[in-house]
Amino acid sequence: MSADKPIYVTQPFLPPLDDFIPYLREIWDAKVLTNGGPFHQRLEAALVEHLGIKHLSLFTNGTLGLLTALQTLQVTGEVITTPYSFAATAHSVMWNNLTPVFADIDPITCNLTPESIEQAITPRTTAIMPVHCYGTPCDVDRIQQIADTHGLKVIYDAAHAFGVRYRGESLLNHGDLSVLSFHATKVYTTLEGGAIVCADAATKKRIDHLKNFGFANEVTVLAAGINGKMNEVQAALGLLQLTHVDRLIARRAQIASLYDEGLRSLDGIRLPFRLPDTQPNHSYYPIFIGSGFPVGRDAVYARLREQSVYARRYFYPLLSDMPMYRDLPSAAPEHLPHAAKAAREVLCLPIYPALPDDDVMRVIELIRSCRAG
Ligand code: T4K
Repeated sequence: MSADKPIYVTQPFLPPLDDFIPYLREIWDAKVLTNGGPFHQRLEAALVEHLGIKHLSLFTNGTLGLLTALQTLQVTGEVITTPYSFAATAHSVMWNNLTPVFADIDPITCNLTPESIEQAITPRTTAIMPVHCYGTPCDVDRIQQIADTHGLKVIYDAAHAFGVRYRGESLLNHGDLSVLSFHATKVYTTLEGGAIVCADAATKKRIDHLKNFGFANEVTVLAAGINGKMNEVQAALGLLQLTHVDRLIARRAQIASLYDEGLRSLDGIRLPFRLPDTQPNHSYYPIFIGSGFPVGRDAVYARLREQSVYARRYFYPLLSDMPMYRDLPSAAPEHLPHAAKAAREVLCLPIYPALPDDDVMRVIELIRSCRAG
């Protein structure tokens, strides 16, 4: 452990290179590089099995997954979503020429509240796009009830929720569609990548057409689709990564326990929320630094940076404060008080499988030392 060695908020796990060479050799020999080749097919099947879901369609990244999910369900008008997320959530709505309508979050779970969703419904609303923020399950039952009552589609942005199980089954089985991200910063990565999860074969077929420019066969184009296909090298890496992911999540759980232990006694700091009946993936370790702590969040953030610890303020700024959204009526700060508070107080601490215990202790000590001013 050295004070100069940078500690980032995350670092991807990569398997030993030698383990990947046979996969590469197979691709080099077959010369099938993309367009739904054998590794693509194998990974889709393996993920369906591993995650306990019905159907999955691989994508180039999570953002194209979100864009295509909205196209798949032919969403129009307004989409109710959260301001407390990564830019891709609202941007995917915008790129479909739809209007994002921001609703407030629960101060503890950081997920959209059913009440705020209901209040945001207008005659133009056709869909809800909640985020399972940090992998914490949304209130899926009440959101489904609202959707059923008002005839709305539900697309979960499940970018943080790989492998999360809720009440004994995959969280991804809720809503019309769920969208995963396999970006380098995620629990499970294919470098860049993502997927749409759906419940029936007909919907998967439509998604598969849409991610391949709309082609159904050589001469039939069914829709103005896009190129969202994952290539064979990434799909092969995904297969190999899958053999490690349970162990990686278990190591994340150990790190989370160390943080819990070291930070629990600090007044003014709230630790990550854990929903009962949930098997989490520990994709993030967000703490919330409130007014009861002697210094503010940004002071802690700066102090850590001085010591080369690069914690991150996910999610600050709010989407509703970004220039392309802030003039929307739903972006008014007084409409989103809980999201604003979370964005002011949150700090995501480093968590990734290769992070040594010593470094976790160093981060804890640095935060504790902030109390001295
Ligand atoms: N919806 C939600 C709710 C999301 O959070 C995201 C993505 C999406 C949708 C979209 O999914 P994708 O289209 O990305 O599949 C990162 C990621 O780029 C982004 O995927 C992620 N959310 C977001 C929360 O975080 P940045 O700008 O903070 O990443 P960056 O480059 O600063 O990386 C953070 C740290 O990770 C670095 O300081 C070091 C480490 N790192 C990063 C990369 C890229 C590595 O060690 N190796 C690497 O290759 O956005």
